[in-house]
Amino acid sequence: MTAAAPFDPKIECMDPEARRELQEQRLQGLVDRLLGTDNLQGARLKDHGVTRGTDVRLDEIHLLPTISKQDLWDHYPFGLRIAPEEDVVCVHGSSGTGGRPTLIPYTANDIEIWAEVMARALKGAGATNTSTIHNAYGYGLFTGGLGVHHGGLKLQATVIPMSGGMTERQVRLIDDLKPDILCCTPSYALRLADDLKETSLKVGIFGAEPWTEEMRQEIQQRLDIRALDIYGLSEVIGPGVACESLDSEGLLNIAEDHFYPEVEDGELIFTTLTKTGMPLLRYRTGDVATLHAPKGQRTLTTMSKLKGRKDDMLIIRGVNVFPTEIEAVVLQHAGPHYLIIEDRRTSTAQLHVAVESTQDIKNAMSNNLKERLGITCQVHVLEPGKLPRTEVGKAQRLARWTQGQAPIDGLT
Ligand code: DLL
Repeated sequence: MTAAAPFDPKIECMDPEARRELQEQRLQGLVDRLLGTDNLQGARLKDHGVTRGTDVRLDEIHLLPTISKQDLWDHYPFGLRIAPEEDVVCVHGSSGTGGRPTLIPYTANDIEIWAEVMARALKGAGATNTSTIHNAYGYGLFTGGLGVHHGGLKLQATVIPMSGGMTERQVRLIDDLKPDILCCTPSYALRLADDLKETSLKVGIFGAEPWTEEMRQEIQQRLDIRALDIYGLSEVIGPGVACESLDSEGLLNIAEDHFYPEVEDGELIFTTLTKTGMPLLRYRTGDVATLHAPKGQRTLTTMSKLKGRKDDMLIIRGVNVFPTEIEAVVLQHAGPHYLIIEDRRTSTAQLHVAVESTQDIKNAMSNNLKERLGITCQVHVLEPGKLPRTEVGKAQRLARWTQGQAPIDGLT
């Protein structure tokens, strides 16, 4: 499979000039809707001297105020909602770090948008109405499970709502129901690969956590499938904000008719042009990526795979290090299960990388890390099976050690 026709060619292959006009109209509509409320976003626009939507031009969007996760927390749970309560049909969100959840109210209109962008993502990956989609993203507040579910229904495919965990049962149903599409986190795809023999699977749509090109190669080889990346975040809609298609050459097509992208200081910023529950104007995602020209049949702006998160970036003795760069080196020497430990017990931070492999890789891996990152890391080689596995939710690959016991045995 090299390319799949778009789900909505009128929109996905639209003339870019006409799309910009549509985006500008939608932006102006959004600004009017926000100004119609007295909540934070409306107030900030007024402070900026914006009095109506037509004051705002798409090419000047960068002049408008941004909004951040901190603002969502400060107005928890629904202070930024603009739809009347009776229009809200469900709530999703993420558990987040530090136990502080972020909750997003959805209207029926928002669910329809989500189903549509997810149907585009699935179709672009080669799914059709005769596909069986094995969906092992978690169902619940997390958007992975239900996002794929809504899109699969829209495409009129058959969705198997597995959710995460209970690997034995997943393997059984993959054998019995012969799905062609697998949806789950990349780390869980590798967990499944441990137990799966030959399968009917053709394509996997993986996201919700960082993964590298090296990890893609590993998944593709072990499962004998095409592995595509899907990106999204609950604040914006969930999965489906951007997704690779079979012909997009490693870049992710952004559903930019609904989610207008910008990059500022490396950070992705999205404006939800059409959402009505809790629309966000210039939401700072904290995610680091680059924007690119369209690729393949679609005329949509594309984005790179995520390079990391602003807050994931480790600064070790003045050097900026993204965990994804460490992963790229790890996979040359060891299995895909690893843990990065940032030791901040003293003022000079140390970086430890624990992997599963044989002891003889230790020197070569330390040297490669030094070459790639420019700093010295302590490599710890454990026996296979000794590092924790993630079956449900996102893989934890970074531990910050500030005091007390080491996150793994054997560190002092
Ligand atoms: O993870 C939505 C999602 C579900 C995306 C299933 C893809 C597949 P949240 O739980 O709100 O939403 O977490 C959003 O996860 O800001 C990124 O930092 C990270 N993330 C999401 N997709 C990717 C990806 C879902 N493809 C946060 N690569 C985002 C790397 C990703 N990181």
